[in-house]
This record gives sequence, structure tokens and C-alpha cells, in this order.
Amino acid sequence: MMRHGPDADIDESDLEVSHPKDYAAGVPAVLVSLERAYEQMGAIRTAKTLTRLNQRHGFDCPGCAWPETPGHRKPAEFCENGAKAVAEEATLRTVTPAFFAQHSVDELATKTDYWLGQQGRITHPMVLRGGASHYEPIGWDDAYRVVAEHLKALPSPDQAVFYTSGRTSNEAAFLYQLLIRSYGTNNMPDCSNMCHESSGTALTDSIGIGKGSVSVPDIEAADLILIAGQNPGTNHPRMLSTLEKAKSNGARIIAINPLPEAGLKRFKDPQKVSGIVGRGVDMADEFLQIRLGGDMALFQGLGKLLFEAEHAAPGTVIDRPFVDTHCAGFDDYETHIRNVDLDIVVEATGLTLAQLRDTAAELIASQRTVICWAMGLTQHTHAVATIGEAVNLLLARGMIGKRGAGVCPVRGHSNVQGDRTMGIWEKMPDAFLAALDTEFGIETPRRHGLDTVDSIRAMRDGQASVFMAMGGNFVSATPDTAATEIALRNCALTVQVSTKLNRSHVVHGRTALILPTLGRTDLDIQETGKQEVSVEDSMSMVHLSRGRLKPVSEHLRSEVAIVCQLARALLGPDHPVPWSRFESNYDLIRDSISRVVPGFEDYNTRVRQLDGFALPHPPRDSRQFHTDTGRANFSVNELEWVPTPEGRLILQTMRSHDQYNTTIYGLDDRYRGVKGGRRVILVNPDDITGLGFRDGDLVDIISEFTGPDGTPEERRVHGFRVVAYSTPKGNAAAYYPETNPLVPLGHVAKKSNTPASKAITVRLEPAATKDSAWAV
Ligand SMILES: Nc1nc2c(c(=O)[nH]1)N[C@H]1C(S)=C(S)[C@@H](COP(=O)(O)OP(=O)(O)OC[C@H]3O[C@@H](n4cnc5c(=O)[nH]c(N)nc54)[C@H](O)[C@@H]3O)O[C@H]1N2
Ligand SMILES: Nc1nc2c(c(=O)[nH]1)N[C@H]1C(S)=C(S)[C@@H](COP(=O)(O)OP(=O)(O)OC[C@H]3O[C@@H](n4cnc5c(=O)[nH]c(N)nc54)[C@H](O)[C@@H]3O)O[C@H]1N2
Ligand SMILES: [Mo]
Repeated sequence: MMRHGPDADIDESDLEVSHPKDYAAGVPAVLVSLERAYEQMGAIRTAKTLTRLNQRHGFDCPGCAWPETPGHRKPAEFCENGAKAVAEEATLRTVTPAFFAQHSVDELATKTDYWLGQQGRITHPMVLRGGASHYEPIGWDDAYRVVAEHLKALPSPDQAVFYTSGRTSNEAAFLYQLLIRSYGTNNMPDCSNMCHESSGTALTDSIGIGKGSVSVPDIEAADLILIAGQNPGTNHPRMLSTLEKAKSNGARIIAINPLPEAGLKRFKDPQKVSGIVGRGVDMADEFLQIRLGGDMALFQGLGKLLFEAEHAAPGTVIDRPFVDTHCAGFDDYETHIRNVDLDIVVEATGLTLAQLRDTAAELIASQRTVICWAMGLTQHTHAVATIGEAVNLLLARGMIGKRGAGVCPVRGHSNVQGDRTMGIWEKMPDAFLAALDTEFGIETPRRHGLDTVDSIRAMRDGQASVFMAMGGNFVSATPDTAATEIALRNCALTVQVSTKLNRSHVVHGRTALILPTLGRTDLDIQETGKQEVSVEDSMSMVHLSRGRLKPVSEHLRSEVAIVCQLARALLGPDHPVPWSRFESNYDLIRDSISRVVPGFEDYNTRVRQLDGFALPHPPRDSRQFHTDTGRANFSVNELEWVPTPEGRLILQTMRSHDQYNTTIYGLDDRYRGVKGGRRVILVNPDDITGLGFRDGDLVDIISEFTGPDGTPEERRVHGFRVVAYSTPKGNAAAYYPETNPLVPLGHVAKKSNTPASKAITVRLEPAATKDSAWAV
């Protein structure tokens, strides 16, 4: 049977499953990175880019947000997946007007994200006119006119939505939010809404700032590092070098994860001889194979054990001087935690009491504890409370604002943290907006705007009808694919500022525009000469990034230029913001930022210092907490966890080793032993038998939820191969974005509204058609 939709061209008949690896990186990592780079860029561009990656006079890796090592830099300050990200961007393959003339949008809509991404860099601005079958070229000025006309025709600026993905530089992000607010709305959903929003929310409530409190030297100096809900071997490979250093300084590492991820087991540093011929370094000293969503119970259980130990030997466990001087809410926390039932903790986590006691002993013995986390904590309905409990443990032990200790939310996109600092947020504080008004003599709106999930609802329900995206792939990245597709198709206009083709270009509004832009690696020349941009990493370090490559097309424009030119078309020549001067010289943008955003004083000078500069972080710098109480707040949270209903599984949706979010590099997940295909569901062997299946069976996955009106709802994806895998009983795992259709729009974290993509209740059924996944 022919399949329709984005799966139609999938041929996964080569899918192979072998034993998962027990180490990350090593020689295969080097080989894979060079092979991918060479395939996409050829020899010369490969040499030119990989030697400049993350160097002082080079460009910031468009991969993850892990900081570069301060001080000495290795000749190759990158990893396999950074090299893949660069190859993907610096590719010499192009998508030209001839390509669009050859392929109708309907045809492109049948292709996978993988196929679309593989076609190369988009070379010309393109338009899809209402009712047309093909995109056709459009001049830049005409394109801006189309956007301006649509925006001006809206009854209210709040009927437009402006998305940002986290690769946008500080300069472009600052101008983009300035344009949007000058136009009159705060509707600024961003990828962070789906990513670390839960971390930002929890940390702002507890320590008064939504950012991590540690630096690379802190991690290297820690004696205990908890890594919960994160797969660094794949998603932050450079973090493994930092962890290796910490280990050689004597740190112990506890990995908390439902899956035994390769990078958490052993690391072979490909940049060291010992990593090539030796067995590498053992990473985690303890592996807690926790049930999905069990972390809140774990942290509460550990809290209880800390209090028991304190009771047995008063003054030895709780850091009373720190708590008394700097914290609020301790007594309520203690009362609540003392009542936690350890039997429930054991059930919720799937861990043994002995494991809990051992972990508590490690915490008590530690003088310098860091807790790192990523999507395994943030994408749950109780994510904000879970992170609050992690902070509670650190506060009780006085582990904030001290060398070698603190909170470490490990960010995703390379500048997602910087975009927030620059004002990409639907609920930016009034102080920031007032500073914009003063700097530019404008009046920015104060009504909070829509985040990602609420933007989808607004477009779906006809309350918003113009959608613009600065990067990203909104359709594939967001939950509830069917609802999101309806939302975008409902729009009068969709505008995508992009480097590469993706699904958001083929699921479109009545009129659709593609505005092709320069990437990190590209040379950016404006009227006053070569321009540089800057980014902020996961640890609040701000530094420059300079692209060097000749752009693949002379028609590409920088994100800054696109924003400034659109602003002139939309706001007219008399607008008080000096858009033309900003466009011609990015130093002037940084001058304005230095007056608007605290911590950026003297931006142009300091960003050119060796390693850039660190932004202020009051808890880290001086144990000051700008919260509602003026102290660090303990939080009290009713215990929540995720039991598995009878005959069902709880499914997490995650990344393979061969993808960057919705950009699929290839079909191999080397560390997990899955090759040649992505439509797999990893299931505990006992569950496979218990549910009446066999390893290798082909199934449909059906998610089950209660809809907004209280009626049961189902969502289905077809043709996934069952793979027996080490995961807690009742828990399963599959890749995103293929499984996004299963995540209902309303299934979100409380307070942060982040889609709870790591806990979806599903059942399995034999695949409806035998050949569904493999049909060519
Ligand atoms: N190569 C590459 N690098 C990337 C990305 C990429 O796609 N490819 N994406 C970037 C982005 S935007 C982000 S946000 C980060 C994402 O980085 P990660 O958060 O590492 O990404 P995920 O693949 O979502 O992995 C989640 C991890 O948490 C575990 N987990 C899931 N649920 C739970 C739970 O309930 N409890 C615990 N303790 N663990 C759980 C999973 O088993 C998995 O190991 O990576 C960034 N870097
Ligand atoms: N089920 C499930 N869903 C998830 C997640 C999950 O774990 N599970 N993770 C969530 C997370 S953490 C995130 S961050 C989001 C990611 O959501 P997004 O950030 O929206 O998605 P990406 O796949 O990173 O976007 C890739 C596209 O960005 C464009 N691009 C790349 N570089 C540039 C550039 O320099 N400039 C411009 N203008 N465009 C560029 C390219 O066209 C490319 O196709 O997905 C979220 N969705
Ligand atoms: Mo992310």
C-alpha cells in the first residue's frame, strides 16, 4: 500500500538492531564527523570550517550551548555532532528556484524531514501565492511588502505570531524583538517554551534568576555531579571532556536516567591517545535507572534521608548558617519532606531503598555538589516542581553560590539562552520594556503575549493569522502535529526565515514566504565591512562568532539585515529606531544593547576580550537572591509521579545520535545499536512479552488522553518496529519528531506550559498494514 504524508518515501527495510555501545566518542566519532563533513562540503571547506569551530577567532558551533573550555583551547574544540551540524549548514548542495519549479508543494509535503534537509541550502527568496502549486522566486523588497501588507491589515497586532528558534544571534534577536514590539505585540513563542522553560520558571521562583549558577571550572572542581535526564554523549558531547577533567580531580558522577546511555558509561576522548587506543574513562560511578517522571520522588526521598541523617547527628547535614542567612520556607519544606513515604518513592522511581540510601550518603559526604539536567526533567507535567525539589536539596546543603557547586540546566540550542536575555520572551519583565522605551523613544506593549502552545491554539481557532519564524521548524518541533498543521494552514500568511528546507515550508498559510538567510559559518559583509555577532552559552558567557565561508548564494541576507529591511517596510522611514544604521554596523546594535540590558555595559569592548565576558548572576556571584522574599525559596510540592496503567506503556520521545532536533542527519543511532531506521520503539523485554508481542514486531503506537471537554481521545502513528531494550518496566522510548503526533496540545507542564513530551500514555497494536513502514 502507498502511504501518504511525510512517511511516504521511507524505506526502513535496512533497519538493523545490534547491542548498544558501552562507550561514547572514540575513533568512530572522528571518522563519522569527517565523512559527513567531506560529503557535504568537500575537502577545502571541511578544513576551513572544522579548524575554526569554537576557536577564538572562529565561529560558535551551531550545535549545542555547552561552553568552550576557557583559557587553553584544543586545536579541535568540537565533537562529532558539532561537525555534523556544521556540515549540514556549510553544505555546498543548494535548493534553487529550479528545484522549486521541479517539485510542487504537494509533492514536497510527502517527503520526510530527512529528505527535505538533505537537499541543501536555500538560495533565493521564494513565495507561494494563494492557490499556487509551486513556490516561485520573489525579490526581497516585494517579499517585505507582502509581509508588511498582511501585518498592517490585521485588526490587532496580537493576531500575529513571531516564533524564534535558538540559533539566532544576540544582535538579530535584539532587533527582532524590537521590531515585533514596535509593531505592537508580545506574541513571541520560542523553542525555549518546549525546552528549558520549566527550568527558567523553577529557578526564577527559587533563586531569582532562570539561569544555571555554575561555570566549567565549577564542574571541574565539583566532588559530586548528578546528571539527571540528559544524554550528553549525543547531545552535549563536549561536556564529556569537562566531566573527564572533573573525574580526574576526584569527582564522583551519578547518572539518573531510564536508559543506560553510552556517554554516561564510558568516554574515549578522540583528541587523546588514551582515548584512541585505551579503554577510555569510566563516567558514572552509579547509574540509577529511574522510571520516567520519577525524579521528583527521588529528590523528595533523598530530602527525607538527609533530614533523618541530620536528626541522628545534628549540625552535620543541613547547612544551617546558609539556610538561616539566605533562605526562606525551610520549616515548611522540612515538615513536608519528613512526611514523604519512602515506599511510594521506591514505587515511583523503580529504585531500591539501598540505592536511595547510597545516593543520600554520597550527597552527605560531598562538599561540592552540582546537579545537571536537561529534557528528561523539563518535559513532564510536574517538571517545574521536580526542578524545585532538585534546588531544595542543594539549598539545604548550602550548595549555591560556592565554588564547585550549583545548578546546571544544560541548554540546547547554541544561543537559546542569549535570545531570552535579548528579550525573546512573551512575558518579558516591565523593566526591560521600559528600558527599550527610553532607549528608542517608543512605546512597547505590556500585555503578555502567546507562548508556543497557546500560539498554536490561537492560530487553530482563528485568533491569529500571520505567522513568522526566525529559524526553526515549527510544524515538526511542536506537539500535536495534526493540530499544528491545521493551525498553520489557517493562516493568511506564513513566513519562514531559514537556511534549509523543512516541513514548515510545505505546511503553510494561504500565502507563504521563504526568506533565505546566512548561517553562523557564513561571511557577513554589510556597508561598513565584515560583521561579527555574539552569543551566550549555557553558563552565561558571552562571546563573538565570526563566519568565514563564502555564502552559497549572493541572494542570502543576514538575519539582522532581514529584520532591519522588514522594519523599514513595516514601520516606515520615520520610525525612531535607526534600522539602517543598525544594519550597516552591528557595533551600533551592541551599543544599544549595552544601554538596555543589564550586564552588557561596554559590550563592544568586553565581547572582544579573550573568552568574552560572564554575565552577572547574583546567586553565583554574591549569594543574593532577587526573589519575592529576597531570599532563596524552598518550595513545597505535593508528590507526583507517572504510574503505568494496566496494558499500557509510558513513552518518552527523544533524540537519536544522528539528528539535530528536527534535522535528521542520518538513520543511525550508533550508541543505542539502531541502524538504518528511526521508526522504532524501545521496550523492556518483559513488557514486550507481557503485552503479547515479540521483539521485532511491527506496531502502531496509540496515545490515550482525556480531551479538554473530558472525553477520551486517541492519536496514532503507524508502523514502528518493537526493539527489546534496557528501560524500566512500563516505560518505552521512541524518537522525536516522528512521535510528535502522539503528544496532545494540552499535555503540558504546570506553570511553564512546556509540552510533556517525556511521558505519554500509549498502547501498542499490531501495525494496521504489514508494509506500512517499509513501503517505498
Ligand atoms: N547532536 C545533537 N545535539 C543536540 C540536540 C540534538 O538534537 N542533536 N538538541 C539540542 C537541544 S535543543 C536540546 S534541548 C538538548 C537536548 O538534550 P537531552 O535532554 O539530552 O535530549 P533528549 O534526547 O531529549 O534526552 C533526554 C534524556 O533524558 C532521559 N530521560 C527521559 N525522561 C526522563 C525522566 O523522566 N527522568 C530522567 N532522569 N531521565 C529521563 C532520556 O533517556 C535521555 O537520555 O540537546 C541539544 N544538543
Ligand atoms: N516530542 C518532542 N518534541 C520536541 C522535543 C522533544 O524532546 N520531544 N524537544 C523540543 C526542543 S528541546 C526544542 S529546542 C525544539 C526545537 O525546535 P526548533 O528550534 O524549531 O527546531 P530545529 O529542528 O532546531 O530547527 C531547524 C531549522 O532551523 C533552520 N535554521 C538552522 N540554522 C539556522 C540559522 O542560522 N538561521 C535561521 N534563520 N534558520 C536556521 C533550518 O531551516 C532548519 O530546518 O523542539 C522541541 N520538540
Ligand atoms: Mo531544546
